[in-house]
Amino acid sequence: MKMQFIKSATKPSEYPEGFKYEVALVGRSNSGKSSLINALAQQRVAKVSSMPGKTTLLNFFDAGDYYRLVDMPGYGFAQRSHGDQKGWRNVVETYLATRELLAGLVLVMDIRRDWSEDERDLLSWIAPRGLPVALVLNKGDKLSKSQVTKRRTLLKEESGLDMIWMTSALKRSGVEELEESIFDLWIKPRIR
Ligand SMILES: Nc1nc2c(ncn2[C@@H]2O[C@H](COP(=O)(O)OP(=O)(O)OP(=O)(O)O)[C@@H](O)[C@H]2O)c(=O)[nH]1
Ligand SMILES: [Mg+2]
Repeated sequence: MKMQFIKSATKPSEYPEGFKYEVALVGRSNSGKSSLINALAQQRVAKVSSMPGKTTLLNFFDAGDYYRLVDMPGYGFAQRSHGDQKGWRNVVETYLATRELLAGLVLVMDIRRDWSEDERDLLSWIAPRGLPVALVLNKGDKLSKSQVTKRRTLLKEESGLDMIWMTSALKRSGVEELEESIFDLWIKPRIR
């Protein structure tokens, strides 16, 4: 798919202009948000690192002609200094709370990690906006098929979310399906 980096931003005056819906990738640091963007783009358009905390700004990408993907800095990165934590919250929360073009959230988790207070807090914090949320269980390549199925069932129950996709950014599996679903469910109904 055609995916192009547009710009980085921290505050609303820096967000891209023009009317295009946006889908935000949120989730714990190191879960593979930026890697999923690269897997979709089939090239390295987003910065990836084995050290959590790589993405520090909001990064906007054109996902084809109709919408944008927003790669967000991850949470749960304990090494961040206290001042950085506050800055991070402000950047992410301002975007999530105020961006009118936001059409949905993709919550990315490492499939091996358990649902935690951080995910729960994020969902309850964003709930008033009434946006759709999809859960992406990434790094499926790290587990056997049967383990993947087990984790999916468990995390579906724990999260209470209906939309769940399984991916491996590394193997590029499930990423086309993810993109198609986002487009069909969240974007297509809004364009005419
Ligand atoms: N095995 C495996 N590794 C992955 C996968 N996706 C990402 N990784 C690795 O996980 C690490 C973190 O990936 P990133 O894409 O930088 O994670 P992120 O969620 O963007 O992290 P932050 O920017 O800190 O929020 C990197 O070492 C990736 O190579 C996957 O599907 N399988
Ligand atoms: Mg990142």
